[in-house]
Amino acid sequence: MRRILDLESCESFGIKRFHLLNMIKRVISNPVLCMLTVACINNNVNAASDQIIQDCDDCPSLVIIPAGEIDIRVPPGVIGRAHNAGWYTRVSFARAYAIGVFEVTNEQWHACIIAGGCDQLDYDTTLNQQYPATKISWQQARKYNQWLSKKTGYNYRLPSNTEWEYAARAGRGMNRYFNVLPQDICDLGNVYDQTAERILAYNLDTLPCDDGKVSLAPVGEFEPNAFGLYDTIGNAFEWTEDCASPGNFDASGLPTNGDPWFVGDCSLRGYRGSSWLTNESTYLIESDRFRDLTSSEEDLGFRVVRDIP
Ligand SMILES: [Ca+2]
Ligand SMILES: [Ca+2]
Repeated sequence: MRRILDLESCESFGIKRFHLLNMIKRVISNPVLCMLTVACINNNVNAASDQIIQDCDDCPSLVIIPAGEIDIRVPPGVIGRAHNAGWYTRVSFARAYAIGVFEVTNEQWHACIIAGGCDQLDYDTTLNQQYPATKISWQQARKYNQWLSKKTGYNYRLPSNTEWEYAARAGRGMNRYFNVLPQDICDLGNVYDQTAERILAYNLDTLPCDDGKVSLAPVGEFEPNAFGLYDTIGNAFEWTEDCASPGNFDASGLPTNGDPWFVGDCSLRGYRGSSWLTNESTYLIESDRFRDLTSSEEDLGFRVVRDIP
């Protein structure tokens, strides 16, 4: 354990102390994070870079999602159908890709503002720096990725719906909370829980657990998934690349290679996951998983994907 607390070598690799401390809190129970931390304490950049990528000081830290397969449930016919009805379609990812460990934070967004690449948001991004950046339109998220791509020379972009699902699910189940038992969801993310209702009194149903967070929370405060991603459950919803596709009755339109689905209404773009306002009773139907690309919501942010050349 003494070596695990040697944070400076990790910081020299560009992993922030805040995030390291969160990792270390959970390292014992998570083999993926254990690998990451051991790589850090050995200051072995080559070994660590196999697991975590950070292309600049202000860039999001990334984990590599290996090639593989996932079953996606595609609702039949129209986008208004329920998400939990439809056909399973096998999607195969032939190549690995890198995705943000965390939702993009205010600190990272502010670096983009300072550099002239991003819009000022309607709140002060110098505050709450480790909170996810929200109230961001799909178009603004794209500008951030364009700025990051130009800055680093790598292709940064939003995930497709299927890339997001594959990375977020990390081997768990298919439903909104990845088949986690309702009483256990608060271990994995910041949702509309008993604390939120007690303080906010929105008179909404709550999940049957207490995550201790009234509203939006700093990234990385809950358990990561098996790929090492944080907050894939709760905190902020996350934009994706896909257009709102009506689908076919046999679901044959869904790209089976992990690409975004660009058929349909591309003024509506996908978002996935759940948020601090999410409770069980408002499980998303498919039409609710897309939003006007100009909209900005207090519980909608994003997570970047970076292609691996
Ligand atoms: Ca909460
Ligand atoms: Ca999230």
